[in-house]
Amino acid sequence: MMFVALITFVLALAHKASAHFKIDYPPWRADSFNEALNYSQWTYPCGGVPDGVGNRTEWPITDGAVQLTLHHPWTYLFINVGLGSSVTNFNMSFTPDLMNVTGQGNFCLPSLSVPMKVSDGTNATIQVVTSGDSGSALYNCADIVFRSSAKAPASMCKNDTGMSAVIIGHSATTSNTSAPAACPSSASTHNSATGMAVEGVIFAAMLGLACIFATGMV
Ligand SMILES: [Cu+2]
Repeated sequence: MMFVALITFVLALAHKASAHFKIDYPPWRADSFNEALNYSQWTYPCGGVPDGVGNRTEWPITDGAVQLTLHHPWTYLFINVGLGSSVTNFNMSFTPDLMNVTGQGNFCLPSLSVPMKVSDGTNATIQVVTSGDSGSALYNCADIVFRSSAKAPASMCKNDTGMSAVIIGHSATTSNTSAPAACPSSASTHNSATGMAVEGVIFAAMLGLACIFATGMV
């Protein structure tokens, strides 16, 4: 029973509103941690943040960067995009393969390209979705205008040590950082497992459980 209580406690911690995630670049529509405005990252499609409250950032048509701060030990990550000034249908994906990101902190995907031809000056909204062991999802949006000349600020796009991303079903790690670690803030007792090639969704699920377990043991 002690064990079950501990796991439950850790899961509750992992889902505190102060955890969740943030879009650093392009700047998110608004700070969705602001509960005074009834924002909630649990709310589809943009965390309860309505259209028009944020700025629109010039963002490249090819090789655009998305910089996030992730607060959970691991997450499935989806980055979608919809065209228009008031997007309700995020019908294109920058991440068509299921991606499992492990680690907490700065995470950047440096070169995302919209999967269709868009002309300079097209308005769009990027939707970032994360989902974890609970099966429910968190949402944030960033409004952009596609510009072929746009460039991300030089300091943008950084990955903290220990961040890693794995496409489920492929064995390659897509992050540009050092060796993957299952749970960087916790003891390294389980890290031996993460050096191996990851193949398939079952191992990914195990990785998540191992991380939660290790956090609880610290
Ligand atoms: Cu959370």
